[in-house]
Amino acid sequence: MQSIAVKNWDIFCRVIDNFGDIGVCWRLARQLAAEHNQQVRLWVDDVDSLIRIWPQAQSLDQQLIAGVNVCRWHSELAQDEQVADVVIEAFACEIPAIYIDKMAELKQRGRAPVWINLDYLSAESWVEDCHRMPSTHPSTGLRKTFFFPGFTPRTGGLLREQSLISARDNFHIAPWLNTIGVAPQPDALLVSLFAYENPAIGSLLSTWVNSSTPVHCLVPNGKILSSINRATEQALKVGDSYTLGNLHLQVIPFITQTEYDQLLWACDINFVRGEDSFVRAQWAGKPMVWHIYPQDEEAHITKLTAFLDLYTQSNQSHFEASLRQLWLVWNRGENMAAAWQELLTQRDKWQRHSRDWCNALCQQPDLAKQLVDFCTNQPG
Ligand code: TRH
Repeated sequence: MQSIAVKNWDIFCRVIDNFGDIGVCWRLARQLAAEHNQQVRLWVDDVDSLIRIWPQAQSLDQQLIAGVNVCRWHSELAQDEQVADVVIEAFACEIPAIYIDKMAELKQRGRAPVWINLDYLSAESWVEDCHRMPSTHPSTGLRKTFFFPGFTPRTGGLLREQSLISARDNFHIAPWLNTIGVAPQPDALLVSLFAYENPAIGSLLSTWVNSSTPVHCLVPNGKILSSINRATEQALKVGDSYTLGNLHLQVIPFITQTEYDQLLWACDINFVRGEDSFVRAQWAGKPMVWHIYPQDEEAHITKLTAFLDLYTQSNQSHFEASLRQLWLVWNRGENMAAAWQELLTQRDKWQRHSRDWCNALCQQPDLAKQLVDFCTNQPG
């Protein structure tokens, strides 16, 4: 197979809602630039969402940040925009027709770019069959390849920076917590809580109020806060705390993507959601509870179960059954009390399991490397 020099990448990102789309694209763009020396342009339609996770970014049409050329993706691209060697269409966002025409022109000249649709993360088994599957664009004949991130060797893997695990292992928790104004009691269970609105929060907070161990819960400003306020009849906002019984809840600002990793490393248990925070919690090697992005017709429960099947493998042990139960109850918005208490009595196993899972995942090549390898080996 003939090799091409992969130098320029265009990543197209349309923000549907929340921070997952930009979160994943921004992480990938940075890693391609920093670790693989690639020249990356990130086209994003909603620059403000990037600013939320990376405040160094500004509301500009074009800027260079962290080695990435970030461009605002207006509804139309300029006529004279050059096509990159590799074009990533993130989450089937549909790249502009004018850009596809230019890709087709290059194809005519025998220089078609590598066109990849980078899909959402799923643990469902069909992903292995569809990963790297080519399709032909109907009007131009251009080839587009579906690239699926995933948890098994027959998928594209997960985003993981080369130095991530060593940074985690050399991280000093207490001083860092201090910098964000958090000083937990020494015996408290430190929990981070990032989730969508969820009626289950009332039962979870009550369980923590009555817990035998103090629970210090850190809530980055976001959707779950409205559920918390409803359940507690408060109007908590960033900077506020709420203490009742053995629960101390603290609302912290939405922090940068880098700091959010550190928060996950610092906490004993992390509630995460969507896609990117879910993956980052796995790299933290700490117990986690996933709030999956809700979809129509309970499609998300199928995805959740697919992940649990991989994550708990046999589903034989009491611990595995307890973990499944807690995650299902949280995602169904049901009463959390019994499931939480059951799993917490097995906290050591939960911790061991989380670390073992992380170590096993680290054996796989990461997504950025797999993309680079794939693109380098494509015929021109
Ligand atoms: O924001 P999300 O709910 O994104 C979702 C999912 O990706 C979902 O699959 C997708 O379909 C939908 O968006 C459109 O959750 P996610 O994926 O965890 O993204 C959150 C990002 O925000 C992640 O990159 C971490 C970052 N983050 C911060 O930078 N600072 C913070 O304080 C917090 C809490 C998160």
